[in-house]
Amino acid sequence: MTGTTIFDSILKGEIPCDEVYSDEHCLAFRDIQPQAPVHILVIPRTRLINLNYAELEDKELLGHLLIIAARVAKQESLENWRAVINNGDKAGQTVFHLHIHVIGGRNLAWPPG
Ligand code: DGP
Repeated sequence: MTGTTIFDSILKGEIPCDEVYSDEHCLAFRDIQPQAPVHILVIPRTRLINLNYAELEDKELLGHLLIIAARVAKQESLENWRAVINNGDKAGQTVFHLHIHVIGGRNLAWPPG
């Protein structure tokens, strides 16, 4: 896997972020362009471009990210919230380092755009 993204710089502490959770596997921080009152990104410390590149060996990490997304939502007092993973540029992915958007704090329309 080649290239780095802005999230590598955030993980290294080279670019500041508004951190809400951190452990050995992942980091969660507030999105710089929030689409809702609560908008947090949960990212793995090891880079995976997106779910198109996920293998069975990634299942523990992916499960961990989902559990942490839910923990972060609870920490933010969200009972109704959405987890979003954009996979590919035509699906809205702009940073090619897997991330779960934790979005809440307002009514969320369905279907998404
Ligand atoms: P996506 O479009 O799914 O790839 O989401 C990428 C998100 O990352 C987007 O909502 C904006 C956010 N983002 C991009 N650069 C930065 C940054 O430097 N800091 C923070 N906190 N968020 C960023």
